Amino acid sequence: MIEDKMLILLRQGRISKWFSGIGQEAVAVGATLALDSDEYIMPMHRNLGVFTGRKMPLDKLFMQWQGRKNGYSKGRERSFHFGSNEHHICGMISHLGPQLAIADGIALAHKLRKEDKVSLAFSGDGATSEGDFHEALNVAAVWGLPVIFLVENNGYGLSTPSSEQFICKQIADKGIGYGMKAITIDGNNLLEVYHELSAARKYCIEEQNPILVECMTFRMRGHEEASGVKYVPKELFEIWGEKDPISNYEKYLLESGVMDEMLMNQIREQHRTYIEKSLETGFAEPPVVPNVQEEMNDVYAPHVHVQVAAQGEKRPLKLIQAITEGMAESMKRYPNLVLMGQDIAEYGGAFKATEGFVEQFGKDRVRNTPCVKVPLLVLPSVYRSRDLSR
Ligand SMILES: Cc1ncc(C[n+]2csc(CCOP(=O)(O)OP(=O)(O)O)c2C)c(N)n1
Repeated sequence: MIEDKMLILLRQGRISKWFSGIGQEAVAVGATLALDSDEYIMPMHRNLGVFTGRKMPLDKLFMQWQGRKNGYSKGRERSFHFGSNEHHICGMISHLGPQLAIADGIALAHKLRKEDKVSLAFSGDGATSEGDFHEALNVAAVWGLPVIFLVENNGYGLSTPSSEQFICKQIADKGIGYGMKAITIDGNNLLEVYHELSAARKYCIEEQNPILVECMTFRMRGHEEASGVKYVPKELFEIWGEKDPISNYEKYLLESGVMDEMLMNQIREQHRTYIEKSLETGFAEPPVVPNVQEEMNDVYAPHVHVQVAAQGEKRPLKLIQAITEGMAESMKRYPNLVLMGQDIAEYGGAFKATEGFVEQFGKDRVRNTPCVKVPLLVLPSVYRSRDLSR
């Protein structure tokens, strides 16, 4: 219903852009419901169901899309490029996969803290051709990280059909190539998505391994509204229209007697009122008045600089030794600090900067990475450290 409303607002010129998830709703909704509410999700444009599934208040959501101050990122981004730590949703970076390495980092934090938790990253079929996707999957497989990589295979990467995107039979084959469990499911069947994702979550936690879940689905609208769907053969809309996730689920609820028409209409009416009211509140919010100091405060952590004079005896050191000692000091001071890099473990690093670190701090905290280019492995515990400014 939010989707329908947004299309109307777009036509009325009251919003300027919309990425529709019509046709793919079951994926986001089923996957979100399968996770614990404190497990991190990295959603994408077509995953409105993650936000509603985590019960984000709609007025704040609408303020976000209007670029208002009381939105989730204080008017900085519109659209879906935002997150909410409170709801354990990590803001989308780009459509093509950079969130996947962050999902690895969060899963690593869970693993090291021995928590029974997973992280879940969404991507489209287009993203599965990107380097970020392959590096993130490989690291997760090698390190045994409890991550769910959920690919929404809607047959097109923007306008590029799957036949020009990859040559393997299914995207799940790519997961198998990295040595991880990979399954293909019907992404338009809400109950199947929910049950398969619940099982996938259990698998990741029990086996301490990642999984790739390929959800077969179809995008009934363009990549975003302005881009249209001219490149899609018309008959595909008919075929997939028959498999519409919402009308089929409604049909199931009615036929199985879980609901009757009256109750369904009642629920629809409640939602309509809630959406309209929240939109009113969202639109009533005045535009942001920029304030440089506030912007700076939101970028940099509060910091009081304390000059520490050199103490004790001075001794001559090579620069690399100073780096080694500095890192060792930090490793002792912050037990949640983890070093990652190529050849930094037993080998001690290409410049021997981490020599002896594995013996001193253990392999969990001094980690050889496979040859990755993506430097985006963030441990939330480190990230959130109050001491970060030091
Ligand atoms: C790093 C990066 N490269 C390229 C783009 C441009 N771009 C945006 S979406 C897209 C294709 C997306 O395909 P898919 O993930 O399958 O999503 P779909 O729109 O088909 O649902 C491209 C090439 C981008 N946003 N970011």
